[in-house]
Amino acid sequence: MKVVGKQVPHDSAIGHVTGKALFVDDLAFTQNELIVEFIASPVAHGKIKSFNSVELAQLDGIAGVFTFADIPGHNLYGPVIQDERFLAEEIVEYVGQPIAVIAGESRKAIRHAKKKLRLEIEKLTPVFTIDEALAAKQFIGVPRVFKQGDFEKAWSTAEHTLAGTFVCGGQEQFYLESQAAIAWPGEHGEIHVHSSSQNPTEIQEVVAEALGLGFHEVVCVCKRMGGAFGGKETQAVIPAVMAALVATKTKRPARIAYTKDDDMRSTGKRHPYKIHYKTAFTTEGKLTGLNLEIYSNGGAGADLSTAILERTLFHADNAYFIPNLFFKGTICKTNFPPNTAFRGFGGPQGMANIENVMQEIALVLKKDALEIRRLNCYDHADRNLTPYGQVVRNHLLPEILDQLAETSEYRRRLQEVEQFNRQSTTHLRGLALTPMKFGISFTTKFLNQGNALVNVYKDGTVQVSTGGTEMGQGLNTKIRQLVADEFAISYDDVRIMITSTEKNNNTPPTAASAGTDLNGMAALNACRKIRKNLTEFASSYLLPPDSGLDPSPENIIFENGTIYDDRSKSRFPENKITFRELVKLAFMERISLGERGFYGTPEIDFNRETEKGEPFFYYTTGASVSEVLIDRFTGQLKLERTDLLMDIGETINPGIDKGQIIGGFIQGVGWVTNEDLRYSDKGELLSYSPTTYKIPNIQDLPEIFNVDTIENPQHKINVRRSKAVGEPPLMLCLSVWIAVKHALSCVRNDAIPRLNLPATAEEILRRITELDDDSKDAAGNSSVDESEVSLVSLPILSAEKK
Ligand code: MTE
Ligand code: QUE
Ligand code: MOS
Repeated sequence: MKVVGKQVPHDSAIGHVTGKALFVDDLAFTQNELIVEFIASPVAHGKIKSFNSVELAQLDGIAGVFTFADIPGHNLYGPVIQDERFLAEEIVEYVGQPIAVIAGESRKAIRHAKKKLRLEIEKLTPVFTIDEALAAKQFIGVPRVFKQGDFEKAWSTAEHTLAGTFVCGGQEQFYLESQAAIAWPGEHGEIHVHSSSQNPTEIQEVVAEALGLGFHEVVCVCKRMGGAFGGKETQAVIPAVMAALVATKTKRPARIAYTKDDDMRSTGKRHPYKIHYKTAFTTEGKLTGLNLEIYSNGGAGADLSTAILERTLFHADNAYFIPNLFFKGTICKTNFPPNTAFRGFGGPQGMANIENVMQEIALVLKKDALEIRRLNCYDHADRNLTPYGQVVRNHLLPEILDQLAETSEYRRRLQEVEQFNRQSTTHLRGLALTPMKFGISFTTKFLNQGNALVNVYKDGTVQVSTGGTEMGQGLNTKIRQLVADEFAISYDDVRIMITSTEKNNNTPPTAASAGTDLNGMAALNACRKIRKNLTEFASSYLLPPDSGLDPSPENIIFENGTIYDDRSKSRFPENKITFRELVKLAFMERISLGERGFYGTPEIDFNRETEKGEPFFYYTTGASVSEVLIDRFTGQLKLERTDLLMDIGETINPGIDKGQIIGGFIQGVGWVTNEDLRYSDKGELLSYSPTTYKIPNIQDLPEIFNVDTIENPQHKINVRRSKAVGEPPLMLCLSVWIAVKHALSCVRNDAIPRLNLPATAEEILRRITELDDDSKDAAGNSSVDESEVSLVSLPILSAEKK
């Protein structure tokens, strides 16, 4: 009967493919329901001069046009720093920024009204790139500095040094269900919101603040999301507030569902970064010092940028011990939608940078890059201290590297790849093996908590409610498995109910990969309370009067849907009771069959004054090795083979975890290869739909794809000794990007190829051309302007260059 560890199908799998699983905009329209859309800023930076909102509001089929002046409570919000407005006041700061909400009887009426829109905006100078923000001194928050040892000394006494700049682009979350919300007005000014949000509690609080209500007057529910990937952690609040505002003003239900294009244009993405690095190392290849000057492009508002930059700093080491370091991170304020959470949460950028550094060290020393990575990899007894003072314990990083090198035949294939590159005039191959270490826990301590409500009904069936939200990752399936096993009942007898702030209060977002860790433990804690109630009752009930034994709750066993006293089992084999019978009897004896559980992650702590502490409960780790084939004439990239190996502890559901590993990896491959956000010089997103923004599809899977996990008996903590798996596999994609860098290094052996991220065909071709061009210096430093890849246009490749 045990289900933990079994490959139970995702509990919405059939619903997802048949369409029976409902998303916000699938809910049937209720009587009088209004459609809500918004009017967005057409300019990146400007001053609103005039807007014919009164005229629009009077048009046929329009129920209202609302601006910031109509917001009864606060128009100011932000998860960390309150610097964003729901509706623009005088100034607009990005293309797509909501200026007004328009509510109508139909989409047609709204479309008609939008044609009559007269919006006069005086243009102000926008700032788009990190360099422009630096020149204009536009920042968000204050710089953060991590220090250890003495970098300056390591640098001045180094056997070798290397300096350069790493540039990476952003990434669109590309969830299939766009941002959406429905608001129903209730009695006494109360409001009920159905939101596609990773954070129903935040929706509850922010809607209350915007409408001037108490938190107790707002309920937010979320059945499921059609994907979120971080994009619905904070940014679901704008549509929720829009629908709630209309519902409050008109006393009618109101629904908003963004179109894909509007969603892509007006919401934030993964942060583009620019990192200047200086590194010191020995002739053997050991890193002795690393200096990083990190800049992220935050967009026009703080959103989660400070927490994301912090996670970049926490992951700038990836899997490597760095004795002397100085990292400084700064967030640049620009005129784009505020950038936000995306799977990895700043980790991928920091890790891509150090993998780039590792590859370059190998090139300088003319050694195999895996040798350099292995040499610097965190060890067990020593060389295991992170830049922030946490010791990496109970990990298998060196073992994972060694095992994967072996099973993937890395060394033999490396020889073959390099041989191929010496011979082929049409193609290049590249091979790289990169490790991954991802810290599990929110680095903001108070977020590491969860609560759960477990109700056992008289027929022995169970409903579970937590603050966790289902976005496709399988959280509900895993919690259902955990609860079924805790009561030793059948999986079918447990149901996970809709997430609602009415049942679970003050919950954190389902994020940081900690959904199962926090909500699974909270649910188990609730189950354990009920079990305790039932056990006490059973201990007196199960003993026959003539047994001569004293009631002993410690001897009560829950097994295969039955409960028995393990002392009397042998003597009275029939003396057991089914869970259903026990529950019924306990009810008659007025025993509580519903409990709330709470869980807070133990031990973790971090001091932002000293920038030292133990922010993570544990690490999820792994490694990947990828081989790529590049067409030298078009720059086209093909992923020929990838092998993944991860330590995810004891899996709760191997099928779901494998899905997360493959999905996360492929999503990362999109970031490092094809996903290229292009903007006009006015800051308008040009790649705002699937026709111009290329996410990976089934043909982009590696031709040979091996996915495996490694056993880690040293991992003894966390719910059922599992490990979080949601975000970590995304960063396994770095082997693909580094494999491209490896391929480029075979074009000319004396040069260190530069490579921005994503390595699109265009970027690859530009780098091959650059390397082929002998006018460049030996270090590969070209005269090509290192403008940020995600912005404006890349220099056009000239055919007559050669
Ligand atoms: N998997 C699917 N199918 N859809 C998603 O939106 N989001 C990812 C990951 N896996 C996501 C997903 C992100 S960003 C996080 S933080 C985790 O799931 C959140 O869920 P968990 O904590 O329950 O793993
Ligand atoms: C990882 C995360 C998050 C994080 C820190 C991480 C995250 C998140 C926040 C956060 C921080 C401060 C707040 C807040 C949220 O921090 O998702 O509301 O005030 O939302 O290491 O994924
Ligand atoms: Mo995930 S980026 O923490 O929602």
